[in-house]
Amino acid sequence: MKRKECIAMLLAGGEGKRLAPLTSKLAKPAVPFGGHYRIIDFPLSNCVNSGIDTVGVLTQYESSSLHNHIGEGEPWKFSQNDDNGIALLSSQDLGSEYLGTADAIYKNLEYIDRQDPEHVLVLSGDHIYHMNYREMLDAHIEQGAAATISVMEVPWEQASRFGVMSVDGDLKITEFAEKPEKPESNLASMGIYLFRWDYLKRHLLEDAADPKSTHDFGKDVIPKMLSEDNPLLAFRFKGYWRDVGTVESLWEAHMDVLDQTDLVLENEQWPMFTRPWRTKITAHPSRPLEAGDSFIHDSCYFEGKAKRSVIFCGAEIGKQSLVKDSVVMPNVKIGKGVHIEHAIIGEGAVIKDGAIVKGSLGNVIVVGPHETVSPKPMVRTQPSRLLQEVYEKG
Ligand code: ADQ
Ligand code: ADP
Repeated sequence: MKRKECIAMLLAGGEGKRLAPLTSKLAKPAVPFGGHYRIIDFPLSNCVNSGIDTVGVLTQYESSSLHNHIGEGEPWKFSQNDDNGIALLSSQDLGSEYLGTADAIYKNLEYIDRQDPEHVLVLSGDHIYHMNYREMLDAHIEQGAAATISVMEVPWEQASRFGVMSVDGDLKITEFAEKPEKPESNLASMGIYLFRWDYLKRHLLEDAADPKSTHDFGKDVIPKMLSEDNPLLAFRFKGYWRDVGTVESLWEAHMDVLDQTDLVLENEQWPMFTRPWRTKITAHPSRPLEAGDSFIHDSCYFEGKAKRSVIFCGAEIGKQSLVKDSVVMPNVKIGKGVHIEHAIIGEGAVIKDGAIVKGSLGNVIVVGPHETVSPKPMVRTQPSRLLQEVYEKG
C-alpha cells in the first residue's frame, strides 16, 4: 500500500452529560442537528469535501447509535476497499476502555500504522462547522510543523471552557492552558489537531507510560509537546464554528441555521452527507398554516403554526398547536392545542393534547427522546432543572 499523506481520527466516544437527557441513549455526535443531519455529519462531510479518504471513528459511549448511522460509510461515499474508507474503532471491540482522548488514539496505534500516514488529523465529533482541512494541512506542511492546532477567538466570557493559548507573530504557540479558571487569552483551541505521525506516536507512547497522565490531548499531550523544542503552530480558522456540547449551545446553533447568515447548510460548494431517518410519513403530508422563519422537513403532518423553529422528518403536529423558537427532532407526535416554546423535543417524544412546554431565553427546556408529556402547564423556573423533574411522566 502506498504511503498516505493524511488520515483522520475522529473522537466520538464522549458521554455528553451536559446534553442530557438528549444523550440518554445516544452518543453526543449522533444527536440530530439542523433538520436533516446528526452532529457527526459535519466532520465526516468535511473529511469527504477536503479529500481525506481514510477515517477512523473512535466510539465508546452508546457506540451502536453511531455504528448504525455510519455503517460502511455509504452515504459519504467512502470507499469499501481495504486500503481506505471508514473504520469504526470502538473500545468495546478492543476490549479495553478509552481512558481519555489521547488514550483512544494510543489504543489504535496499529490501525494507524497499517494506514502508514505522514500526518494524522485528530477531530472532535461534536462541532458544527464547515472547514477545508486541506488548507490547514497545506499550512502545516509549508511551515514544517510537528503539530498544528486550529484556533479561533471566542467571547472572553466563554474562554475558560476551552484550551486557550498565546501565539507569536509567526503563529507559533508560546503558551497553552486547558480550560483555565482565569484565562489570559481568548484565542481558543478548536480541538482540531494535525500531527506528523512519527511525532504524535512518540508522544502517545510517552503519555501511555506516564502514571500521572489523564491521557487527554488538552490536559496532558499538548502541554507536554509545548515543553519541547519542536514548533507547535496555530492555524487561524475564519468561519462559523460551534462546540454544541450544551443544551443552550445546541439550541443557539439551530437558531443560527435559521438565520442563514453565518452558517448555510444547503451549500453546493460544501455539500453535507447523511444517512436519512426512516419515517412512516411519505405521501402528501400536510403543511403548516403559518411557518414564519422556520425549517420544516417535507415529511411532516403539520396542521398547527410554526415560528422560528426547526422541525425534523416524521413530525405530526395537530390543529391549534404552536411551535415557537424550538427544535423538534425526528418522529415526534404533538397533539392538538399544544404550546411549545424555547424547547428541544427529543426524537420520538409524545406531547399530548393541550400540553404546554415552555422555556425561555437562556432556559431552554428539553423533553427527552421517547418521553411523554401530559397536559400540565410547566414553566421552567431554575436554569439547571431538567423538564422531566417537574412534569408528570405520561
Ligand atoms: P472538550 O470539548 O472538553 O475540550 P473532550 O471532552 O475532550 O473535549 O472531547 C473531545 C472529543 O473527544 C469529543 O468529540 C468526545 O466525544 C470525544 N471523547 C471524549 N472522551 C473520549 C474517549 N474516552 N474516547 C473516545 N472519544 C472521546 C477539547 C479540548 C479543548 C478545546 C475544545 C474545543 O481539550 O482544548 O478548546 O475541545 O471544543
Ligand atoms: P460549552 O463550552 O458549554 O459546551 P460553548 O462555549 O461552545 O458551550 O457555547 C456557548 C456560547 O458561546 C454560545 O452562545 C456560542 O454562540 C458561543 N460561542 C462558542 N464558540 C464560539 C465562537 N467560536 N465564536 C463566537 N461565539 C462562540
